[in-house]
Amino acid sequence: MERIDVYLGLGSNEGDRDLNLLKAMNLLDEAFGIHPERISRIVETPAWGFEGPDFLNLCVLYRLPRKGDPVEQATALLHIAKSVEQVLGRKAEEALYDADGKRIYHNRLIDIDILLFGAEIIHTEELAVPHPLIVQRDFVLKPLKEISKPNVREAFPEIFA
Ligand code: PH2
Ligand code: MG
Ligand code: MG
Repeated sequence: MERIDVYLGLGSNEGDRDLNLLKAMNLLDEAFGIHPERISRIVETPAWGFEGPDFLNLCVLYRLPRKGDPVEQATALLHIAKSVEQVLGRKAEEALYDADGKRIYHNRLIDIDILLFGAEIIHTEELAVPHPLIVQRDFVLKPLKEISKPNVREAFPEIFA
């Protein structure tokens, strides 16, 4: 069976942060029917882009069976990630922006982002993959580098330079 390496970034800065990450991984395992192939270490960093408690972040790699069109599969995955966020108690907020067009962030019990979907490049209204802010964010880049495989490092030299 053909598989695709999917890298997800998880973060939490509210409540029992370790437990939130663990619960999220358990729910993702359940949804996918497999465990991650790799899990990075946890990094603890200040809230980036807003005032709030420190975050715990980590990255996971799932080798998912490839199913049909990559854009459709990645979008379905996004919806799974969002439903896990909601099961864990995150409210569905709309994306807010300040007067300068800068994103306004909130504390979050759990955030699950699709960082890489194999070597696919996806731009839809809902989804941008590779995640456009990876290189600006050490709390994503460091754990992602830790678990990344040569094929994605070769596909995205601008990220893994
Ligand atoms: N996520 C954000 C905004 N700021 N800061 C840290 N340290 N970690 C995050 O995961 C994070 C953030 C929006 O998703
Ligand atoms: Mg995020
Ligand atoms: Mg998110």
